[in-house]
Amino acid sequence: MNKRADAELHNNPKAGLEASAFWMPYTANRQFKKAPRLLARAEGMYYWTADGRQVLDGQSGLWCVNAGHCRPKIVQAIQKQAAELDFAPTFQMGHPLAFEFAERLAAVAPAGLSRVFFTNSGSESADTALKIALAYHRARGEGHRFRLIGRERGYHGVNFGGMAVGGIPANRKVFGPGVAGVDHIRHTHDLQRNAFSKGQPAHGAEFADELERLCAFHDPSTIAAVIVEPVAGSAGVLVPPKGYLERLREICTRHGILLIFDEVITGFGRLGHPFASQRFGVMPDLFTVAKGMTNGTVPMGAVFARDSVYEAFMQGPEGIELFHGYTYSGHPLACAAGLATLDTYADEGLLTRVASLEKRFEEGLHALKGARHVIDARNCGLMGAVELEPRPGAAGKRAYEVFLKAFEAGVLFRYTGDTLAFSPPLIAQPAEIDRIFTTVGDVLKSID
Ligand code: PXG
Repeated sequence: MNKRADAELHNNPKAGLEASAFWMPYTANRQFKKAPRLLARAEGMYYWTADGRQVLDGQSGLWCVNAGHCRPKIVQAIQKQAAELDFAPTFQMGHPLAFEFAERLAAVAPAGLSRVFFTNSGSESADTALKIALAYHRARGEGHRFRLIGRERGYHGVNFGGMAVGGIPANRKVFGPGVAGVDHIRHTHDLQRNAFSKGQPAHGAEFADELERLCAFHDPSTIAAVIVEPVAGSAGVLVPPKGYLERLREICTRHGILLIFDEVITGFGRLGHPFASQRFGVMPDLFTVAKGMTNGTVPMGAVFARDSVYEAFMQGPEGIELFHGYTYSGHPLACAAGLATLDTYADEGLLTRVASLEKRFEEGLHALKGARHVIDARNCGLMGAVELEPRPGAAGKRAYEVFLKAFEAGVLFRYTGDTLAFSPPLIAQPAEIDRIFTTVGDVLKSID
């Protein structure tokens, strides 16, 4: 920002945005531009708004700033790298950092899932994983496996593949089915049986049997892969019922279908383990990451593949084994940021720290049971949600008002529909966790 614009914003942060050229993503542009909420600076657990207010970040940026904001090691690594090797192609060329970062990532991944394909976002990771699944079967002479199975309420980003396997009705309504050969199993949300579950709900392992039904319907030999978020994030923190992921795994294995976990949110410590698969003890064949991979500082994502999947590609004739990649796959700046992020996680034990915070988070969240409008609270690791009874004829309004008032009171979190979602940085102090939920409790008292 130039000095003049900066001064203008600080003097009058709400000036002049109504005609702004910035077409904002996933935002009600007209509403926002009339009353902007601008963040100007960040450090640790906090943002500072353009008009100088301190705000507790209860959503880790956008589920990505797991180690907190502006961590010195990461900042310095990015600055140094930008001056040393700004860009280097990874098509038919390489640079050492990309190899080093892949090794370091493999070292925290579950055993046997140690091949890393770099992308630049969670959306690209989803589409890359789906393409790897299709190409894997073809490489093994099973090109008849073309179907991709997702789940209702799943979110796998905005590109065509991820959108198609995703289960967000608004996407389907506006953009259509996306790609052919996609089907969905039902979501796992069951308020009637599981409301106010702490951790994994007791009921619903049988929802995985829908996959068996689709196998019978389509013929399992036509199905390439199933993709799910281990804990669904965007759709409002839907925690897998006990036994559910195990059952999905078992059905996939029995029918030769690849199981893909989308760990874009759950990856890098959010559930108290480096990855959700380690927490739940269920191993996928491929998994996607992004967000916390660079602590949100430089866009980057990746797909982790089982060694046996990678090896299947290496059996064919010499030449390009996987016809896929992005200009910025393994970008030097992102690799530098990612390496410094892994150092920061290791220095502070952040990939497992949630184990010691989770109880406090759970207690604070579930203390909202009985608060006005609250019909559910659910949590796993440092992911939590509070679902509100929608206001008749005005779905989403109530949560929006809670979000606005909490922001005015200095606490930021997400809302989706009438669900409030909480995912603070993994460096949170217990008192900061308490403050998120006491603020929500106070705000709820004043909301109709
Ligand atoms: N998969 C999952 C599970 C995600 O949560 C993506 C893929 C796509 O990542 P990119 O980097 O392409 O945005 C995501 C993104 C929210 C919210 O409010 C969640 C996401 C993005 C923006 C908002 O819950 N997740």
